[in-house]
Amino acid sequence: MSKTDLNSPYQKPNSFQNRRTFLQKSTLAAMSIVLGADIVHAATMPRDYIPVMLPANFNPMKGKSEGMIIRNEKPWNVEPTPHLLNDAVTPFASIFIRNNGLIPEDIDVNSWTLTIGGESVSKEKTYTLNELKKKFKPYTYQLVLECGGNGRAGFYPPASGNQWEEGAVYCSEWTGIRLKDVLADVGIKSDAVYIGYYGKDKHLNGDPNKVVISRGAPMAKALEDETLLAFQLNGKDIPLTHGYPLRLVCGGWPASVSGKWLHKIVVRNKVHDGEKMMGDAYRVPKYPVAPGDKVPEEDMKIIESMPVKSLITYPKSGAMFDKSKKLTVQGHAWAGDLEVREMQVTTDFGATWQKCNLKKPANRLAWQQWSIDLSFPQAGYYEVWAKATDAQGISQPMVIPGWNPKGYLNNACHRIAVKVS
Ligand SMILES: Nc1nc2c(c(=O)[nH]1)N[C@H]1C(S)=C(S)[C@@H](COP(=O)(O)O)O[C@H]1N2
Ligand SMILES: [Mo]
Repeated sequence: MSKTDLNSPYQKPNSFQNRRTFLQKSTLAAMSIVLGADIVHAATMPRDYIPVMLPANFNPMKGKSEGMIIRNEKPWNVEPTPHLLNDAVTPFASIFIRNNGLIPEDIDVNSWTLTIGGESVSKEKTYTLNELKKKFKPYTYQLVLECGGNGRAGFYPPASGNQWEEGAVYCSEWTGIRLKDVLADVGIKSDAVYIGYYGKDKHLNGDPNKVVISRGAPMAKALEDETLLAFQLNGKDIPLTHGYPLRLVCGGWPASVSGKWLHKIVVRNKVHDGEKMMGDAYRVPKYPVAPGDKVPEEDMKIIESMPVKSLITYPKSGAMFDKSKKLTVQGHAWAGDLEVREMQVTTDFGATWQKCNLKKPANRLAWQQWSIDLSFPQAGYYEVWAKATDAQGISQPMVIPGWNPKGYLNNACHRIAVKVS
């Protein structure tokens, strides 16, 4: 059984005690009102059961593309196949969903506040959403958010966790205010080294006091112009699934730094030690290890800027083409905090490489569009492999890179199949 399974409430002992604590009296009372009758056998009703007569829960798949792959429903983890990511600005329909807990469905935007606290603020301060919007200047950026575990499915021995293939990445347009402007308004002490976030999602085990995830970034990243407290995605309110009504957005770093349903930021005088900052969570070995090795905790380091990577988003893998026509292959490339400087493809497994057209990013930390016209003089089966190179000259490997215990940072070349007739 994988770790993910152990975390599922379905695997927890289903004692009467548990059920009673989960199905609080108030919940039962509320259900009874909607149903118009008491639930006679409430005590033996399964923990997570929703009576058929109750209106359906919020459904995060509503409005998502047909081809989205559901990796897990509790919590919701969903990814698109690469060809669904063809747009320069990823639409809501194709954005992957990564949740560690339960989506907070009972959000009251009118009473929503953001508190800035922690040992390295002069004095804790709380703002309403309206105050934030009125007081600080808004900015809009296209920002790449990629899950640290994107590509995990490629590692062997397999790492536990969602078996993401290529789709746990997107670049949408975020609008919000700069975290640095808000921190300046609050007043930060000189010993500040890190920020941490808290969101309103709920722990899978139903315990309201348990934090689902609370990660963060060093002050230098927190104070970048592009680090936003965002309230809009692609020009509209952030969809609930992606963090409504407020989200910390930190492009170029593992998307786990971008806290959804944000209600508190702490400024710390040490590296933030919140949930999923410690142990092997979002950490990789400080040195190369053999596949399957156990790595002592003190030899693990926190993932910061994500490595150079690219996607082929057109055509769809396996597509058929006529050899008399040129095939325009296209996609995106990104490199964490850096820009991508070159994009190449090969159709002969790396024997020869062809240089692609590569656009500049819309802004810092946005992904870059690339394209190339390929001709295939001879009918048959081909693979197109894509390789990006970052501003420091570092390229994507053609093989799966350094194995690590949690299966992070697989930035191997993406490849598609093309059949020419
Ligand atoms: N509050 C909260 N924020 C969160 C998470 C979460 O579980 N809870 N998951 C993080 C992780 S691991 C990822 S990869 C991204 C996913 O963002 P998305 O659902 O918009 O794709 O959100 C991050 N922010
Ligand atoms: Mo993630």
